[in-house]
Amino acid sequence: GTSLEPLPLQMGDRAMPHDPATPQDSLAVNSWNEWDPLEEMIVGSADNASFEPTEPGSRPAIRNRPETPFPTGPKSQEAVDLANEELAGLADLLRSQGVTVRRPGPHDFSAPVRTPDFEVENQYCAVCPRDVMITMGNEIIEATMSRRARYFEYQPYRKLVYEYWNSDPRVGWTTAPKPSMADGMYREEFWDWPLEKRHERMHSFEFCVHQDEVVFDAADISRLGRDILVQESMTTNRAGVHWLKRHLEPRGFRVHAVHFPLDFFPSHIDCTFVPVRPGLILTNPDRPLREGEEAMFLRNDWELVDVPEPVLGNHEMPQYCQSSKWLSMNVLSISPTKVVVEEQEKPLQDLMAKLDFEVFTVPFRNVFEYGGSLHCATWDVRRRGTREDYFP
Ligand code: ABU
Repeated sequence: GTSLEPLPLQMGDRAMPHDPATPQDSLAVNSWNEWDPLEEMIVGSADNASFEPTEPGSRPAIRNRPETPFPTGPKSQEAVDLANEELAGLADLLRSQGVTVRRPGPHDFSAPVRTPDFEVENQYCAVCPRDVMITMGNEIIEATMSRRARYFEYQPYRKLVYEYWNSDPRVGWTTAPKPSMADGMYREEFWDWPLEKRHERMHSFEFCVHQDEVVFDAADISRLGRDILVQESMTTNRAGVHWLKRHLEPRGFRVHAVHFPLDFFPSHIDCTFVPVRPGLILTNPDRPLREGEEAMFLRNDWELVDVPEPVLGNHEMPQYCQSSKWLSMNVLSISPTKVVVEEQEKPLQDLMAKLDFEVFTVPFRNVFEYGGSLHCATWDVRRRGTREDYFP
């Protein structure tokens, strides 16, 4: 038989008793909301990025030329360099504000993936860590992901996760259950529904993923201290919300499913409903919250402020970008008084200044092609603060 010898102790294995005198915000991993003063952040990278492939959970199309086949394989070096330059600019700005910036490790996104349940010709990129990784207080959670090309997207962050986990025994690390991503997990006809059917279906929140397996992207989650919002979307199903509830509520969180019924292709909450400080949420005028779901905010005197129309219309977005014009509101909070807004979004910059923020700007249009802007392209590992109850 096998004998189970005790393994030599690694740094992360030490059963160090939790010292109640140690303030929580001195932990290696500590982030409870979207706005506390930022101390450590991962900024994405476009290295080795590929075009997202066509698959049951995604039908990429060239903007304004949907009949032309979408490119496959690696992105051009020029597209990678342009995005990397802007990502480096964001990293420099954050460093100038005293933030420690880390970057993902190398990964070959041109490699195909084959599992017992599916095959896909290539992977995508590490531009948007927000989609995959989330810090819930002192715990790192790796999302299940919803698309085949993103199945292994946690890998560029694993070295960092091990580092955090090894450096502090109080750091938690959970990988959510991987769904099969087999054909049966998807409702492929979703992509061909005519507009009337979408209207009919818009209140049942059924999208391209069925409800049998746990599916969520981390970017459908928004953190407000004890209260966690999760958007039901094309990338997060009800089983995903349920898993988050069962995982987080015993740990003292309250999980609320939220819905934006006028968004026919919802994916990721951070271009729709964006908290920027206690008491203030930026809202998307095209995507109101489902009636009734605003009650917890209004009851607690939170302000919901519509952002102005983006500078670029949907038809003017970069041709390979699969996201909406509302990438404009994908802002990044450095603290409750400091916010980063894309350089060309002057109307939003003016609004944020009027709301008493110090506004920082960086150019980020070349990152849009990869499906995200400033919030998407980052993952906050440490913000100074603790878990507050903003909705008592
Ligand atoms: N990845 C964020 C995209 C959200 C949107 O297109 O509105």
